[in-house]
Amino acid sequence: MRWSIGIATSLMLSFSAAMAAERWDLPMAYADSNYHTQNGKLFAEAVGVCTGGDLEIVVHGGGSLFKGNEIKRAVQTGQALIGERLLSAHQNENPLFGFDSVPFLASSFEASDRLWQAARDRLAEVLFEQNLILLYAVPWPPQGLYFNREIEGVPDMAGIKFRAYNAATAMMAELAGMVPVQIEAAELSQALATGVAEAFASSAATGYDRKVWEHLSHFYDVQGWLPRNYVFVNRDAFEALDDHARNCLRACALLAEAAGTTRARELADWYRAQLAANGMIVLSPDPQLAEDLAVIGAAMSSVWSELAGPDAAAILEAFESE
Ligand code: PCA
Repeated sequence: MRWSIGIATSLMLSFSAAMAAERWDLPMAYADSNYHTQNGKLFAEAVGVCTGGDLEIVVHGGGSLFKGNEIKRAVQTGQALIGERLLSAHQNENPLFGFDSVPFLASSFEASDRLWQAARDRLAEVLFEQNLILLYAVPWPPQGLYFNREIEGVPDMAGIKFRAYNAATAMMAELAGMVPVQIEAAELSQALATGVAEAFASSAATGYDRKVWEHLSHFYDVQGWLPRNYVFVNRDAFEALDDHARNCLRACALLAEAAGTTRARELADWYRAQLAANGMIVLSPDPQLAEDLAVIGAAMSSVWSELAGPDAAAILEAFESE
């Protein structure tokens, strides 16, 4: 009798464990209103619908749960089970993560998509070894340069304090004779207001989100590269899900990548127009500036190929052959 009650109880327990809804917090580093964050919320909603509420994902934008530079480690160690981060922020750890931040390698949405297809499988392998499952990635609009005055060429940049968001932007600053300082987008406005930074490279999206016109005057639309945010899951947590929930995550990720990328394309011109509408001078670089930046880009491209070795060679070959 006791025995059968014991079995019945454990059956009920395992039944309820299988059905128990899980709640995953999804930390993100960028503004709540930004399209990456909004797209992440739609992804979370879609996963909820697909799993019939068994997997609830709750997005926390603006670095409110973990700051940008804490998110990857938090997910690797299971403090959060899913997260979004700027991929190239990890390029110090492995140069592969910087494939999307090589200036002028892929500077249109179309080229950025091809580069992503060339890199994603290798990236997923490296992440897997780090206890992470790659779900999807969405690009930022093309990167330009923000300054508080007119810049005709690299010599005009000497000594400027330049906000960097990864190793590539720090290297670019150094090659241009500027002084790099690493700052998260969430802290950018404050850094500009206090003079900790006087210039930076980013998309018109981040300039808009941070109301950069309150501090800086010029946006040079150099269209250098399109870095990506990616969304990833703790591998142990992923593997503990049932097949259906895993399929939901994969399917919703495919949709989120397509929807987020489309949104970025649609918004790129609008963001740039907002900078101008708020009083910034938005312009294409003069030939001298373009030439100086091309020289820096070429140097950075060789450094990256060297550092990322066989991974770089495989990615570039796949990219160029498509
Ligand atoms: N915005 C992010 C990264 C690239 C971008 O466009 C930032 O400035 O932090």
